[in-house]
Amino acid sequence: MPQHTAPEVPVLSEEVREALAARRPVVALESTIIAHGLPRPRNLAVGLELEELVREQGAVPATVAVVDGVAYAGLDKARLERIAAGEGVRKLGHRDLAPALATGATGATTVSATAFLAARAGLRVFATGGLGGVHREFAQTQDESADLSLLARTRITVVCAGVKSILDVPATLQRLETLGVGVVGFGTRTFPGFYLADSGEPVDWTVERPEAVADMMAAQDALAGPESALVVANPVPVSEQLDPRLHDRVLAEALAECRERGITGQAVTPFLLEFLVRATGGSSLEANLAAVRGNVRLGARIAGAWAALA
Ligand code: PSU
Ligand code: MN
Repeated sequence: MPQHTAPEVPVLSEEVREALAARRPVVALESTIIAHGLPRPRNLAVGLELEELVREQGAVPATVAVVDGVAYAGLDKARLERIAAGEGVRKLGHRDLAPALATGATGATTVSATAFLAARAGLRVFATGGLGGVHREFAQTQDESADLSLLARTRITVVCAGVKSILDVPATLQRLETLGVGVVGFGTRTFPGFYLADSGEPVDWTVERPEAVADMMAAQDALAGPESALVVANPVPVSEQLDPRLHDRVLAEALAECRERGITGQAVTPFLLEFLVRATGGSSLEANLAAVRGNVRLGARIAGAWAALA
């Protein structure tokens, strides 16, 4: 056994610790979107802005990341800057946490790693952009994000704008069904399409208010079934979505380029996202940011409703 005292996992910021103890609302935020999902230097400003949006709604932000082998929920500015700088910042899924902690690595956490660490810290609400999912070439590559199976065994509520259309959306919804992960549309009867308000795929459950989500969370606990997550699918406002025709055209180009260059594995998502930003002259980035902002605000309102129930 190592002789040093291991730090708690994750280490909580002072304000997160106090909020949890007082049962005040806290929202976990992921960091992969900052390190690998958005262009520098805008990403740092966005990371700070998202935390501010949580505060405006009366909740406390807990951005999750690993810095020098220590997992945090609640980053100070210096650590957020390390993550946003990108240099030597790895992308950490749930399975990468043990190697990262053991080797002193620095990395941004995906939905799977963030959900795991947040739930471990006692946080119940998590806001992100889009979930990982089943890739379009699944039959050849078996590439399905570990986000899905982790959410099947983690009791957390994840607010997202659906999954990016670079993925196979119907297959991702099917996997969520198979894995027993609840999906509820917020103000929508269809699953959002991340850049687009509507993916065209139906959802079985719709809620109109944050309180209704909190009621579902309470019912999950009362049922005491498998420790699965609840996915709250929150569409980007139609006024801020990417033009659907532009979306369809550049998506086809991005997928073709990815195939041609033989890009695979963890590199696929960042490559496609960057391609879309360039090919849309930045409008995919604006739609992306609008979606994330909406999710973070809604996450804070759900956390508030959840805290009010307790
Ligand atoms: N979707 C986005 N932006 C992102 C991601 C997903 O719109 O940055 C990130 C999330 O952190 C998600 C991860 O958990 O990509 C999934 O990666 P993979 O497919 O390698 O599991
Ligand atoms: Mn993958």
